[in-house]
Amino acid sequence: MSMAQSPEPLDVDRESTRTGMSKTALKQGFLDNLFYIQGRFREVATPHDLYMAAAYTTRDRILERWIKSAQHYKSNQSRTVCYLSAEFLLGPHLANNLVNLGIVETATEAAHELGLDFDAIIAEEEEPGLGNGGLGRLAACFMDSLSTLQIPSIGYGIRYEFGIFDQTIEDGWQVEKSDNWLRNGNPWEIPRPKIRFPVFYGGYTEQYRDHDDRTRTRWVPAQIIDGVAYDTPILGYGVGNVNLLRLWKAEASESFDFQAFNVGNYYGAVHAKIEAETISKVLYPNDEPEAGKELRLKQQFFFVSCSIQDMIRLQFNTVGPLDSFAEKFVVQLNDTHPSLAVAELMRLLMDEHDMDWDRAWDITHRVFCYTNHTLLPEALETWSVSLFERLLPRHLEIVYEINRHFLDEVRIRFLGDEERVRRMSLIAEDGERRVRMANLAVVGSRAVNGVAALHSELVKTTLFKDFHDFWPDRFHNVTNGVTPRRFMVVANPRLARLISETCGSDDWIRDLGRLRDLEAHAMDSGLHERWHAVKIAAKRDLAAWLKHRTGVLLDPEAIFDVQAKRIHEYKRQHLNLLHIIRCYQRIKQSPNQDMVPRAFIFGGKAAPGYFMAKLIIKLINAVAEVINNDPQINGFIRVVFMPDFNVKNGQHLYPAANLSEQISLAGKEASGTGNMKFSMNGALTIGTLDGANVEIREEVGKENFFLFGMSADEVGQHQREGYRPWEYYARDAELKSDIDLINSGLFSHGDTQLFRPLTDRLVNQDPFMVLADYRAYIACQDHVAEAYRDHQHWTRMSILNVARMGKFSSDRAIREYAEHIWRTEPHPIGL
Ligand code: GL4
Repeated sequence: MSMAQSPEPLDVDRESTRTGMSKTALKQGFLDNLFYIQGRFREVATPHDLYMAAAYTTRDRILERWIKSAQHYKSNQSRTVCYLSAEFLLGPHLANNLVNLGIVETATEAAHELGLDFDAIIAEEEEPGLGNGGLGRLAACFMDSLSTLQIPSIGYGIRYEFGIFDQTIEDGWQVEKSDNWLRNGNPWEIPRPKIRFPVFYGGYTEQYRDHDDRTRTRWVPAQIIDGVAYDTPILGYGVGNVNLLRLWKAEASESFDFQAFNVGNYYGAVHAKIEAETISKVLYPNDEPEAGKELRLKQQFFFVSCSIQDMIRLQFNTVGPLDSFAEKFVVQLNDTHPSLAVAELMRLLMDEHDMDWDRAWDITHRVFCYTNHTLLPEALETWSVSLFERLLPRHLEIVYEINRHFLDEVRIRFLGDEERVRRMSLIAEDGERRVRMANLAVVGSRAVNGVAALHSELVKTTLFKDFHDFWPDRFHNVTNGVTPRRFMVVANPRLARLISETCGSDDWIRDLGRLRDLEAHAMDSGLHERWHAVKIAAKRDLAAWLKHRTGVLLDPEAIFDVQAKRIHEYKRQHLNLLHIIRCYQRIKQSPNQDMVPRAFIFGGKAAPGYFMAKLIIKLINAVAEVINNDPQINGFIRVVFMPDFNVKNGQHLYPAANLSEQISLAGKEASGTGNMKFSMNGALTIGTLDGANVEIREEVGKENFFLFGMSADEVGQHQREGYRPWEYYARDAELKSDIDLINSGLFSHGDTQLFRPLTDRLVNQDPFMVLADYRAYIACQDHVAEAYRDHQHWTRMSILNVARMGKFSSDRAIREYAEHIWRTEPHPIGL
């Protein structure tokens, strides 16, 4: 381009350095932010300064759209989805926002011209790990899709000062390090010190007569804590819509308790402040709730109360009277963690806004919808009535009252069936009396859904059978999905480019069904070659990353066989391990056999208090140490544990996998979403008929999926007939020898006791039926190895997996929620 044609010098004059999308505007914006926000110039800027400047430059461009969206939503009084979730596992923002703004290339070039290492800047970001796993990540995917589908929405949650712990591996064991993610500042959030609500705890309730001489109730709390809003803009892909993620931070309502201060109790006063702030201090690192933790109940009420008060404020600011609250807002409860919202809305409508019970209930039960995410009994939240009453005395009264109205209806419908009444009650009366949060959520909601077809069926026929008998129309299925922006475009740019070139457009990024266009090319050898090259490149990248972090070197030609998810017995990482030990023994027995090389890659965190999960991590690392250092194995199989699996590190994993392990016991994994992330990056799945695996297999075709193991029905039948794992152990010589090898001390420097708790549990109890599925799993893995030998065929299956994954976009899931459950319309904001 000649100088005369270059529009660049003019651009900066015409375009703001804060909103302009040209390379020149980006460069100027970056330098301005480096100077005016970080107070640095190039020569002295640290990598972190550069990242911050890049983040602010990106944020500036989002803010313009955000303001427009907010103005439009306000003036149109648009119906708003409020997604209440104790977890949002967002992952790094920068790369994702650049993709959604459509300026990745321009930004890359701009960075290059400034002499900056763009990848290093992206890598500098510390992710907000405000979630444990699938449930929290789903909330983040849904936020992306809500914005992309232009649906007005607010995500409400907690601004944990410490998110999910950082995991390191020391001597093979998991070690937890606190996640101080805010240490270096968070450029994506905007504090709103004036959006602040009081949250009450403890104390007592009393009745009084109001000016109309009506009896009313008032809650006199023992403690008041403030919740302060911190807003993060969530930009949609290729649209002008920006929605809001509003997270609450707990603060003391006054920095000093002056009374205490005046009598000289300065330390006591400061103590109260510290205590207030503990509420939003740390995320509970369990996938399922830890029984009876008072602080967790306080956290739940904290964010629920702030969020409902905020919605009422917004109602007054936009529409006006509260009568139309259920038309203005729909609230989706992400699991039972926010189900106190039902009682809190009732309280606010009645005690603060003068409504009588019937009007308040009519609004409340039209506002809420509830998603169930698990059938595991230990994950179903209950709170002891005594703790509940001590912390939330008014809410206990309201729960009792809801229960009284509800059980009256049940009694009328099912005359004399007191057993049913007992099962459906919001209060469990066997043993210590407890509040059943799931029952509260079902009774308080107009729609209840599971997260995959099989799961939703089990919700209706087992967990909530009584409720389904009572309200059959209340129950729905919305199969989970994941965002292709984060998990394809950001994580796997090479594949994204190849797909766009092959399909002739990048429309698939917003309409994932368009991936079907790939099918026409599934036999094309030219595509095969490029597809294979993309996969190998990702495998090389991952191998380099893992070599750097763990010292283990992987062969990029080997099958990359990956299991990455929370460590849990029901997910059966130990079944995978038994297969690895089988491979090891086979090589030891006949070293010269013709085996397909494999790299077994694990990633995942164990809840710090979950002993068995931590022992599984230790065993993975112990097996890795022996196999990786055995000269006879000679690298034929390798085992590696990726430390600190999180969103950011996961982005290295999905593109590189050939085989995705989805091997939970059928009926236990509600949906799974990692299964989708792997498959849409071209991995084939080895899996059971569990969760969304069932639907993935239906979509990609059974010939492109490695199925094994019992179905959920067979599992149930087997359990009813009496499951005796020791019989499998005794009957199957190979299985026996694999377990015995663990007990021999080979993997534990001669210690024959270290892994006993694990092997004993397998042989004597085996609650997740690892031994029953072992034989089928080994046979299926042998099919995998055979299939991998035919590279052409494997690549074709890989292409077809990607081509047929359209259903598993979170855009589809959100569209279903919007149409069938929320009844909301898009409100497009022009660019
Ligand atoms: C989970 C399920 O275990 C998981 O299968 C599902 O994909 C996810 C999102 O719906 O929710 N439930 C809990 S609890 N944690 C999860 O990850």
